Order: sequence, then C-alpha cells, then structure tokens
Amino acid sequence: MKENGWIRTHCGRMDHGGCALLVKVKENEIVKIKGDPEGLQNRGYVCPKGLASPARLNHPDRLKYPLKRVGERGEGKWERISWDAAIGIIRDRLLSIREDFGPEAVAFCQGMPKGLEHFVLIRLANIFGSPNLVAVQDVCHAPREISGIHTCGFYPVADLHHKSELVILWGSNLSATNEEGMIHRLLADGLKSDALKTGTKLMVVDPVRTRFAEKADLWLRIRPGTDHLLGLAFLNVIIEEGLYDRNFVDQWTVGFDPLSNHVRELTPEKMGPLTGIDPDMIRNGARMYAEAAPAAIQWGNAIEQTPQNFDAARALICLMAICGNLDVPGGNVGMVDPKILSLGRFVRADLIPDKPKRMIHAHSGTIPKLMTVPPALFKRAVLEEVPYRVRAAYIQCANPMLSWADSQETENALSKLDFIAVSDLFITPTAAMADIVLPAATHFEFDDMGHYGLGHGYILARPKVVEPPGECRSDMAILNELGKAMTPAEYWYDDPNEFLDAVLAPSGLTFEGFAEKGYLKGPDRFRKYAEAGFKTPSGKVELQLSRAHKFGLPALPQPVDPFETDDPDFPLILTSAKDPCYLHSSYRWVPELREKSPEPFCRIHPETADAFGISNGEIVSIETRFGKIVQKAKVTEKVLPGIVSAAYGWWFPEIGIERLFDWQRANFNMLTHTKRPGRAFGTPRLKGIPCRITGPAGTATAASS
Ligand SMILES: Nc1nc2c(c(=O)[nH]1)N[C@H]1C(S)=C(S)[C@@H](COP(=O)(O)OP(=O)(O)OC[C@H]3O[C@@H](n4cnc5c(=O)[nH]c(N)nc54)[C@H](O)[C@@H]3O)O[C@H]1N2
Ligand SMILES: Nc1nc2c(c(=O)[nH]1)N[C@H]1C(S)=C(S)[C@@H](COP(=O)(O)OP(=O)(O)OC[C@H]3O[C@@H](n4cnc5c(=O)[nH]c(N)nc54)[C@H](O)[C@@H]3O)O[C@H]1N2
Ligand code: SF4
Ligand SMILES: [Mo]
Repeated sequence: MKENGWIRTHCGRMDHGGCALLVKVKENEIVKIKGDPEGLQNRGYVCPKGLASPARLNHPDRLKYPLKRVGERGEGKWERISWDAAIGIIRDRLLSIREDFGPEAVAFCQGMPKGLEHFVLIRLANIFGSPNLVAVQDVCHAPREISGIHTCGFYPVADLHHKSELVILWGSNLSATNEEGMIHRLLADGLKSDALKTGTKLMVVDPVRTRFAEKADLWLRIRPGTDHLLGLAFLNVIIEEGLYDRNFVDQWTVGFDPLSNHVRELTPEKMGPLTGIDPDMIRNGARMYAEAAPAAIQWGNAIEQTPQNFDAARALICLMAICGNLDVPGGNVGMVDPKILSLGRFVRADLIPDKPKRMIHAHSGTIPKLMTVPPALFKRAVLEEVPYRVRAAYIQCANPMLSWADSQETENALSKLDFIAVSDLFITPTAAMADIVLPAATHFEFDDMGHYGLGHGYILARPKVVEPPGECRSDMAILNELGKAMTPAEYWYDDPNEFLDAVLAPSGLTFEGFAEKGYLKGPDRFRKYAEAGFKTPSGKVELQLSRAHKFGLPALPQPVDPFETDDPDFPLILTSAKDPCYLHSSYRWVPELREKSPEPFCRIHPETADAFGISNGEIVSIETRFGKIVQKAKVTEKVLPGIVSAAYGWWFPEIGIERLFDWQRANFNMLTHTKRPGRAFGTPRLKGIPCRITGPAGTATAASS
C-alpha cells in the first residue's frame, strides 16, 4: 500500500521478520526506510539490520547470473550459463540419481526458514518423492514445538500481546534477536509502569547480562547447558511448597504424582552447584514464577541447542502447566491461525504418506512429528551411508559450512556428494562447494509472506517494492521452474505468485488485498481445552508422557549432568549468542553492518582474563576437544566468570575465494561436534562446551599453571 510516497511492507530475511516498515523508492532503489508506527508488533521500532537491509540489494559482488563450476570444488572457477541450462543440468542430475539410487538419495536443504520458499521446497521434495528435507530445526524451534505437541497438544508461545504479571526470558536475548519474529517492542512497552498500571515483572535466565537482564527484577546467571536442571529445580520448589494451581493440576493433567516423586530429590541445593546458581536465588525464581498470574516464558535457542533439549523443553512445559499458565492470555498459548491453507495441504504431504518411515532420521528413532532431517544425521547418511547413502543436495537459504555443527565434517560431507546446487545472494563458503549456483532475488524484490508456519497465529504481507538485479529470481520462482522440469506440471503454476494466492484462498483475499491490509490474524481464543480437552492421547496435559515407552524416550524430564566427566584440560565453558548486526553467517559483506560489527570477539570476565593472562583486545585461541579457532578477546563483567561467550557465524568475504574466505579461522562450529546427538531431535551440543583459551604468547592455562 502506498501513502504519501511511502510503501508499506514488512521486514524479512534479516531474521524471522516481523517489523512493519515504510519505504521510499526512487528509480528502483530504496532511498529511505523506517519502522511503521502502526506495526502490529514493532510500533515503529526497526533494528540496525532492518535499516541496513536495502544495502544488500545493490552490492557489486551480488550474484546476478546462474553459474556452473569449471574448476575443482571450492576453487572458485565459474562459467556463466543461462537459466534454461542451469535448470536443465539440475533436472538431469537429480533425475538420474533418482533413477539409479531412488529418491532418498536426493536431499533438499533449507537454512532458517525466511519466507514461503521453505514450504515450496518441502512441496518440491514431496512431489519429487524424497522424504529428506534437511533443516536446522533440530537446534531451532522443533524441540520447543514438538515437545509441546506431545505434552499439551500445541506449541505454547509466549503471549506478549496481553498483559503478564511476569515474563521470563529463558535463554532468549529478545532485544538483540527478536527471537522467532517476536519483536521485543511489545515486551519493552509492557515493562513500563505509570500511574494507572504496574508494569510486567521480568526474570532473565542467561549467563550474560543482556540488555533485558539489566532491567530484570531477577537475573539467574546460569552455567550454560544446564537449563533442564534449573527447570527441574523450579518444579521441585513449586511442588514441595504447594505453590501450583491445584484445580488445573487435578482437572487437566496426568502424571502429577510421578512427577512430584521424580523431582523430590532435585532440590535447589542439589541443582545449585550444577547450574552455578545460588539455591536461594533458585527458590526466589521459582516462587516468583508460581506466584505471578499470568506469567509467560519466552524461551529461546539456549533451551534447545543441547542434546538435553527434550528434557529442558519438557521441564518448562510442565512448569507452565502446573502453574496454570497454559493457554491463558498473557501466558503461553496455542495461537489460532487465520483462515488460510494448512501447511500440510500446501506442501502436499498427501503425496508421500510413508515419509515418516523413509526419512533418514526414522532410523535413529527420533521423536514422532519431527519431519525435517537433523543435519548431524544427514551427514552420517552421506559419509557413513547410514541408513542409506545420499548423493545429491539442493541447498537454498543456507550456509551449512558455518551454521551446522562440526564444520570440518560438513566440508567432508559436501565434498563427497556427487552433485550440489546452491541458491544464494552471494558466493559463500557453501556456494563455493557447489556445481551449480543460482542467483536468488531477495527481500523487497518479490511478493512474499512472513510468519506462515511459525505458529504465532498471523501472517504478514511483504509486497515487492523493487525489481531484482540481473537475472535474479525468487526461490519460489526457481522452485516452480524446477518443479515443472522434474515432476508433473499439474502441481505447479504459470506464475509463482499463485503460491501466495493458494495460501490466502480460504480467507477470500488475493495477495493485493492482503498487502492492502498488511497482516491477517486469527482470533484471540484462550482455554480452548475447556471445550474439547487437550489434543493428547489422554486429553490432558501429559506431565508424564503416556506414549514415552513407545517413543523410547523418558516419560519424565531427566536430570542428566552434561559435565559429569569434567575435563581438566578444558576448564572453561563455551557458549554463544547471536550478533545483533547479522543473521547467523549472513551479510558480513554488507559494509553498513560490517562497520557496526567489524570482527569476531569472544567475551570473558576480567577474573577469567586474569587467570588466563589475557588482555582486552588481544587475539586469543579458543579450543575444545574438537577444534581451535581465533577471535578477539573482549574483557567484560557482563559475562560470568569461567564462561567464554564467543561469536558465531564468521567468515571473511573480503579475503576472497582463493582462500575460501578463511572460513575456518573464527568459525564457532569448528569447535562443535556431532558425535552423540540427542535422541529425540538429533541435536548436537552448541551451548555449554568445555573449552580453554590461550593468549597470543601461548600463555599457560589456569589449570596447568
Ligand atoms: N554454533 C551455532 N550454530 C548454530 C546456531 C548457534 O546459535 N550456534 N544457530 C542455529 C540456528 S537457530 C539456525 S536457524 C541456523 C541458521 O542456519 P543458516 O540458515 O544456514 O544460516 P545463515 O548463515 O544465515 O545462512 C543463510 C544463507 O541464506 C542466504 N540468503 C539470504 N536471503 C536469501 C534468499 O532470499 N534466498 C536465498 N536462496 N538465499 C538467501 C544468505 O546469504 C546466507 O548465505 O544456524 C544454527 N547454527
Ligand atoms: N541479530 C540476530 N537476530 C536473530 C538471529 C541472528 O542470527 N541474529 N537469528 C534468528 C534465529 S534463526 C533464531 S532461532 C533466534 C534465536 O534467538 P535467541 O533465542 O535469542 O538466541 P541466541 O542469541 O543464540 O541465545 C539467546 C541467549 O541465550 C544466552 N545463552 C547462551 N547459552 C545459554 C545457556 O546455556 N542457557 C541460557 N539460559 N542462556 C544461554 C545467550 O547469552 C543469549 O543471550 O534469533 C533470530 N534473530
Ligand atoms: S528486528 Fe528483525 S524484523 Fe525488525 S527490523 Fe530488525 S531484522 Fe527486521
Ligand atoms: Mo534459528
């Protein structure tokens, strides 16, 4: 919609998106951008990434034409080819691999879902007949969402649209990440108190003093990787002190007695030393949560980036349930979608009914309803041929060489594939490994929608505002062409915008009508269980999972100590947080962002710096049992002693492809491994890894000095 020369759209592809924007365009260039004061979630807010987002579009090195590799993998020798030739090569290679080895041998890989392209890719995989859609959901949302579905029948999302007495930011740095498209403006506004109302109280569970931790009523300084233990200690206090919602527990839960018995020994005194939090602080935190009504837990990546993510997510959902915070306004709710096409129908799940049995991870006994292949298990299929060999990958919106755990293993796996096609905006370390590289159009350059499939009860319009450069095409358009080339044409469209219309059809809107409205929201409906019960086998919240034995998973959240076998050579604990200026490994090539965040740094406490002989600003090595990288030390009291909070996602576009952008030098995932991924989700440990640091002079570690 256009008003006084300003075009209304929503931000996207710089995170999950969510801010309503006003942009001014001159001669196919965005010349001004600002937050829309009427935005549903942002109320005028816009972050540095959003402001810099138009700078991506005109970068001189942006990919503009399809390329074919002519040198060795990673050598950077390319030949420009036409779109017809590129589509033709991909079609021929994928069809011949399907013919010789079956559809399972072809994987379709997606990074963080950025818009509708994610679902079009799943649709293509389904129609092609491959059950293997590889995605990072194992470390991002699936643990929360699927644990929720099994425990209470829905994904319990923090409701920041209604007043809460208390919000807990549990491993979620909302002011920097606007995690999952939950723009932090709503929370910031809710915290304010004035003559008419008292503001929402805030608790933060984080090893780092984040911006919200500075404002918090209680900050629990947790040792990374131990969130499940803290959750269990909260349950212990709330149950032992009788602070739970008895009516709700009696009427709407099963397994309360077994849970009570299970957590009886898991006292704050026992969990305190493991989590690094004083037992009295744990008691205070648990009481604060139990006594606030309603209270919401805004849970972030830190809950799910460990093999114990099932235990952590389960413990938190049990907390939400016994304190009466499930599906109440201002609590954790099951959002209701507007009238739009369901995901299952959009992706044509009906065409591949046996997918759950054929997916790579079915073999590893992961939890039912996990429909994307965890990267750790995908790589095992490529390298060890377990449960079968995968030979080709179509990769879009992803940079696995940086974003998947164990980067060296990722390089080995990509090198072993017979064929790789990559769609991106730029030659990344991953695109450098491809046989064919496709130039993608990006945000602002095509009509798209945000928040579809996120489970937040609304979708946001992202109408196009400029034409893409060169021969760039949106991923939706690319996949539509590939679909027509490789699979029956009846499943595809003349115009890729018809994907958007198909999603909107049940609402009666066209994309133009939707863009005019800006967003489409489902009705606010709470306590839906009162009518039909919870959508679980027992119709109640399953504190003790009734089907756990069938899944081969524990029925109650387990107190596994991740540091049981302490490693004296690696006395510190490594974790990370996302950089407010970048999206994962993306956009290091955008000068406006690089000026704000020019290089990777790891944060350490002054005491730790002293113990290890490290000064602020020095280049240090960070080492785990699995690898070694270098980053600059930032000595700060914001991070707990004994912790290293390192930067993640770094490669150096300016170094050039000849040295593969020095992709290993500062890359956090050189330090992670995939050896014992979690059973439920196939998740490796990204947060809470034993490590050590060494200064430039090779200073001895505290442990050895
Ligand atoms: N150690 C560690 N690892 C992590 C995490 C962590 O916290 N620590 N976080 C994890 C999480 S939560 C996630 S979601 C994943 C993210 O994993 P990825 O999604 O693989 O991460 P990105 O590095 O952002 O890669 C996205 C790529 O998409 C490209 N791109 C941007 N827009 C478009 C577009 O419109 N079309 C196409 N074709 N390409 C586009 C970008 O240029 C970039 O190269 O990483 C996970 N990995
Ligand atoms: N700027 C920016 N925004 C993003 C992204 C990005 O890359 N950059 N990525 C987007 C994506 S895909 C996602 S999934 C979200 C994720 O957004 P968040 O969930 O906010 O993710 P992180 O920044 O990885 O971690 C959040 C917080 O957890 C803390 N933390 C680290 N280890 C632990 C631990 O073991 N326990 C606890 N309790 N806390 C710990 C960190 O210090 C940090 O403050 O952000 C989205 N938004
Ligand atoms: S917070 Fe996210 S949606 Fe909002 S402007 Fe920044 S990148 Fe865009
Ligand atoms: Mo993510």
